[in-house]
Amino acid sequence: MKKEFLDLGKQPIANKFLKESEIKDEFFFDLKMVFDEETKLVSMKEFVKPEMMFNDDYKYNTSLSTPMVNHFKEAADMLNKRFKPKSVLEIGSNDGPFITNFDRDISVCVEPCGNFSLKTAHMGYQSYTYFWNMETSKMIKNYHGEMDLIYSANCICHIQDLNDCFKAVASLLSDGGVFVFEDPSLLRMLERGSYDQIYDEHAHVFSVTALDNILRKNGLIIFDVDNLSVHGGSNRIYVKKPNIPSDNMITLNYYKNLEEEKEFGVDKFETYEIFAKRVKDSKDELMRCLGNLRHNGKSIISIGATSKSTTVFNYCGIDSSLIDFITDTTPDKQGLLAPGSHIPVVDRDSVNLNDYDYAFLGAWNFKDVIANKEREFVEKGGEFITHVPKIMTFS
Ligand code: JHZ
Repeated sequence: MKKEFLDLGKQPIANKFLKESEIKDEFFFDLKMVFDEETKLVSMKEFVKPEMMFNDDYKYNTSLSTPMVNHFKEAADMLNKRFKPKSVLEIGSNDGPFITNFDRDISVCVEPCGNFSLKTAHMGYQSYTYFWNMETSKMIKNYHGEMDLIYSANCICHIQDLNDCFKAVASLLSDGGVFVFEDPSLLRMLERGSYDQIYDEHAHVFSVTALDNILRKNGLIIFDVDNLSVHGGSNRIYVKKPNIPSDNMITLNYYKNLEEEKEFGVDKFETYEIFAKRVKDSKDELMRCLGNLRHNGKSIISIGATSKSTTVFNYCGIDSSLIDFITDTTPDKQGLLAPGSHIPVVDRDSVNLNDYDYAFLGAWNFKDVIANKEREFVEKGGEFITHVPKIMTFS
C-alpha cells in the first residue's frame, strides 16, 4: 500500500554536528518518502535507528530559543486554563521549556536524550530517560497513575511505530483526560515547498487526515486542531477517548482542517508526485542561484545550522565551496562541522556579517526574527537568500 514519491538522496544524521576527525566514520542513509494509500500517512521509506539520533549527544536545546520558550509558556498557560489538569506528562521534554510551567509534584517527563532529562531532573522534575512506548507507559502508570494531560511537541512525528505510541497514550490517559501534541503540518509543507521538514528524525510528516485514521484505530479521537505558525507551520492536535461524556466537544476547527486538506488533495498520490517535481525544480534553481552569485565573486554564508539545512545542503550538494560558514547561536554546535556538507558552524558574534554579500536562511522559519536582528547587514548592502516558498533573494 506504500508508494514512494520522493528521493532526497544520501543524508547524514541531521543533528550530528561533527569534528574533522569524525568525518571518516560519518553515517549516511537513503532518505526516501512514501505515501500510505490506506491511512494516508506520509513517512520515511526506511527509518534510522532511534538511538543513533536521540542520545546524550543531542544538540537541539529548545530553551536557547526565546521564541520557542515563549511559545511553550503560552501553550502551558492555555492548557492549564482550558483543561485544569491534576497530572501532566510530557513526552520528549527536551530541556524543559514546557513542563517547567507546571508544578513539580504533578508533572512527569519522558526524554530519551540523557543530557536533557538530567537537566529537568536537576530542576526537581520526575524525569525518565526512556523512549516513549507501551513499556514506558506501563511503568509510569504503575508509579504515577493515570494522566489528565499528556503533551508532546515535535516528538510524536519522531516515533516510528505510531500504533504502539498511541496505544501507550490511550492506556495512560485518564477517562476525561486530553492528549495534545504538535508537529510540523504536512499541508503547510506541501503548500510552501518546504521539503526540508523531511530529515532522519521526522519519521512521518503529519496531516490531520492521516492522524484521524490512525488515532481512531488505537482508541482515540481528535476533537480540536490549532494551526500554528511555529516551525514553518505546525498543527496542535487535541485528542480524547471516544464515548466518554466530557466538556471536550468536537469543534469546527477539526472539520475545517479535514476539508482544507481534502481540497488540497493530501489523500491523493498525484499530489505527492507534483510536490516531488517542485522539490527537484527548487534544487536546480537554488544551485543556479548560488553558482551565479559565486561566479560573480559574491560571498555567501548561512544563518541557522538547522536540521532543515542538513536536508537542503545534502540533497542539493552544497558544501563550503559555495557557503563559507554557518552562524548558529547554539554553543554546542559552534566549532563543529555541519552534517554531511562539513560547512563550519561558527558563533554569530565571532564574525562581521557586513564582510559578506549574501546570507542563506537555514532557519527560514525565523525569517522575521533574523531579519530584525541583522538590520545592519541589510543596511550595508547584504541580502538574504531563501528557498521557501521559492528561491529568492531579498533585503
Ligand atoms: P529550528 C528542530 O529542527 C529539531 P531545526 C527538532 N528535531 C524538530 O523536530 C524540529 O525542530 C521541529 C539557530 N538560530 O528551531 C538556533 C540562530 O542561529 O529551526 C537553532 O540552532 N539565530 C526538535 O533544527 C536553529 O537556528 C537566530 O536568530 O530545523 C533553529 O533551529 C535564530 C532565531 C536561531 O529547528
